Amino acid sequence: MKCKTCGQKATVNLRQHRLGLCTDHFLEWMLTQTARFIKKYRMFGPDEKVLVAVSGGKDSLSLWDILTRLGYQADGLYLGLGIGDEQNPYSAESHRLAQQFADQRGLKLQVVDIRETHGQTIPQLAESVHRGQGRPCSVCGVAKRHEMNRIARDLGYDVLATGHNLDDEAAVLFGNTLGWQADLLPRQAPVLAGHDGLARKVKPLCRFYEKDMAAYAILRGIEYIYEECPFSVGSTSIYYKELLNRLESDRPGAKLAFYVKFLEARSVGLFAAQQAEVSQPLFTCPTCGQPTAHEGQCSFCRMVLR
Ligand code: Q46
Ligand code: ZN
Ligand code: ZN
Repeated sequence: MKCKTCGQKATVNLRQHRLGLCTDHFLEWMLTQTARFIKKYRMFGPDEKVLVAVSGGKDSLSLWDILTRLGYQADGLYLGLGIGDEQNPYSAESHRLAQQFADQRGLKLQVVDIRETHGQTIPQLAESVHRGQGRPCSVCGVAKRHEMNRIARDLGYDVLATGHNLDDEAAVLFGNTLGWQADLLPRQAPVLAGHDGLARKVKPLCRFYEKDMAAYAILRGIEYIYEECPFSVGSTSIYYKELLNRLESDRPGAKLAFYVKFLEARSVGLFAAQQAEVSQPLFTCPTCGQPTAHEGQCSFCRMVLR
């Protein structure tokens, strides 16, 4: 296969677009496409301060790399979750790689350690909430959302960017569609507007396949953590990703079409009624001052108190 731009041998085959590109043109294509999506979905402008949530993985570090190459003012945020042990020091290693990425490029990384700030690691918090039953992912999700919003607000960032790729988004959409989760479907979008103390959230990589993000990170020489979080093993979202990849291998582009057609339906108001419910005004948590959907303490404060 040849590069569509220069005719040299292609190193990356983007089957979903029927497009082959050499290394240089692939890296350039990733930049122009990201810039296009930022503009198309009105994510942020050139003068806004972006906080990129980095986990040490390929997606978030590549996102940070792309945004700085595009000239945006982008700092990183690393949340120390306290996951792993001596055999698999997942959090320690992901922190090391995120810090190394920042140091090598002279970028600013904000670091928040959940245990130092709130007294317990995510597995410890989950233990007290679930009493040893199930994964800590729901607790982890609440904590991450809370802390990311807190830091973005306290440190004066305009927007919070996460490295969710198309495989992540398609798996969430697949799960929500299987269960016809009318309350969750309208919440999925490349941009969630900020309101009532909630930071604006954006996903600039939401139209790139996971395998293309891995290619970008490798071709850019980004050192990232290969291991997934140990708690993700056997998760439903990984199962959905595998199902969608089976569909994709028979019908290249099916995964992309599933997500993009959902966004189109959303933009013409298919979920307008549910969207109106979702954007109802929020309450303020009396403990942390952050927005919450219900009166009284937010889920994070209730969790920490427990
Ligand atoms: S980090 Fe947290 Fe994930 Fe690990 S504990 Fe679950 S939610 S799997 S993205
Ligand atoms: Zn080329
Ligand atoms: Zn609170």
